[in-house]
Amino acid sequence: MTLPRPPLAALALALLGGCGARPAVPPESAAAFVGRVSTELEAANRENQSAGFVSETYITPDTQALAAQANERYLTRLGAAVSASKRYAGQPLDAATARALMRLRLNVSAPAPADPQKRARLAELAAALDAKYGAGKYCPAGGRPCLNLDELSKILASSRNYRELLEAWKGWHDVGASMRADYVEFVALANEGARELGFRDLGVLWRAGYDMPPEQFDREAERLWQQVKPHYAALHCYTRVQLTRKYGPDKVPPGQPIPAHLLGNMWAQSWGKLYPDLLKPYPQAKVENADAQLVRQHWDATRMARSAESFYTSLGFPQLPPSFWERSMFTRPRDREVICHPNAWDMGTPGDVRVKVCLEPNDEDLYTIYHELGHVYYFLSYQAQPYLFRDGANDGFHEAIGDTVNLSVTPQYLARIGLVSAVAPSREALIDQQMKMALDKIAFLPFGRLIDQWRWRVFAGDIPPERYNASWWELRRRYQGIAPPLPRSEADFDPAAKFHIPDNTPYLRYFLSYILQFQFHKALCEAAGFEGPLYECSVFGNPEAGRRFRAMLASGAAQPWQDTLQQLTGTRQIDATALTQYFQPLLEWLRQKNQGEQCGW
Ligand code: X8Z
Ligand code: ZN
Repeated sequence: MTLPRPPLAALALALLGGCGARPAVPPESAAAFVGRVSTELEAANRENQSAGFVSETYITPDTQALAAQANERYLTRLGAAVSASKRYAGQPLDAATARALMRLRLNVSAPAPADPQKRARLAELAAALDAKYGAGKYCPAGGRPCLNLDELSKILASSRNYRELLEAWKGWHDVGASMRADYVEFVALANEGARELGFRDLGVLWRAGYDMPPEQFDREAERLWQQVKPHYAALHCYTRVQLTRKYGPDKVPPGQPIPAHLLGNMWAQSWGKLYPDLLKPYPQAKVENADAQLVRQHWDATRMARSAESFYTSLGFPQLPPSFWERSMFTRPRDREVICHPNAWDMGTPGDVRVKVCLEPNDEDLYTIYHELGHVYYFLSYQAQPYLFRDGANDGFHEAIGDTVNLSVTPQYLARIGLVSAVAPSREALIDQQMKMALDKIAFLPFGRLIDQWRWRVFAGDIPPERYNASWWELRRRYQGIAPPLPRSEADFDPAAKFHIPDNTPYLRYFLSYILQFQFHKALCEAAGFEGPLYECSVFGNPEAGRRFRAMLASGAAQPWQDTLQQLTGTRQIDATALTQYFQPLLEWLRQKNQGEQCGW
């Protein structure tokens, strides 16, 4: 598709239209319109990204105000573009132009109402919610120092003291309460914006980005959940047995949901921190993680990021530009408030890509930087696409790129880069390794599914503010089999203790990614000619896998994601069969191990 820009004078006349004596000006073609608004939006987006990056890496009232203003300007342009685009409704259009117009309406996660006051308020609320999350702290009584999320998360990960865990969990969750009123107002305004764009509510807009009707997409998500639910139930059963052993049946009763603060993670979304001392199936077998060597060899953040880069370059991706190294934030600064939640930024100027992370030398953060570079390489790969197609095939693809690479970060690969010692293969080592993976990949699935179950219903008005917290815990109980460790009420607002709620980032993307990444991994391993079991495959350095992967990334959002998926994997459906195959040895082990236990909740 070409995106020609009409001369401005011609455009002004076209807009005047009507019956005067002026010579008739041909109306702007749809393709020309797409070209013009793309250029305008691109400029507004650049400004928005700059203001956003500064405000998230330096939280002050000033940067918050500047971010709100830039966002407001972007939302204004987008609103104007979408309403102008309505004149092309029902007209015959070429496929690329029709797709660009469809995507125009989806180019936002919180659209604003046209009313300038409401728009300004929405932008202000969005910035305030972000800042409150980023600067959130728990200040214990008795003059002990306040703790931020990283510090509280470390307690959740390493302490095995029930009361200490409870204090850290409650300390952080109480930060959510201060965001409740803002969030209620934010939802009302963003919904109004979504309705003005022609959607029933914001949740419907979010679900419109999947190249199928939103209802069909709902059914797809449910089908996928049903595919993986038994795997989660098996892992939950094993984990609870171990936790009951550790904390006693009065604290962790069999047959009941697990208290949410005992799983090693603030949101109980991944459980890997329990692996070494509580969940490793064969305590004697030697499966190390990279923690010890990262510290011993003094890996700093740059070295971790360079290591990730070298994986991508081994697949034929280019080296990252110097500006990436100069402008990214790699560690938590000591002298200012920032949002440490990791993310990657496409600043909108060719080559200007960045990450914002707070790396520490540990295994988890090594995976994080490999994940974030997946986003960065996607940005760089689709840069040649027209503005409205510079995006993932769908948002699950964007999340799955770095994780696909991480599936190739096998123990053998880690040994090769000197971060673990080579392990002699054994049944025990395999089950241990699979358990470690499952505590991230399988434990996450219900969490990935439920966040937007909650939000879609909030946006639809089915969950009113006076039931925000109660319905949150109903879903957490139903999907994850966990329960709050303390009585919670509507004075609390626990959803806001999770970054993506105040930041308003859609979440089903991660659920999709956790399934898709196994499909991608399998396809790349096949392309590489690998013939062993999936869990042994690493495509590090394989040119053919690299070629296929790069081709997928380069197509961005220019075609329906089903086409992109088919090109890589030969199928048009997201499907958990590859995940199930990958974990076959562990699933069989769990089946036997759980026999005779009281599973479920
Ligand atoms: O937010 C993230 C990434 C940034 S896109 C670090 N993730 C989700 C989370 O932390 O909740 C990755 C896994 C799920
Ligand atoms: Zn991500």
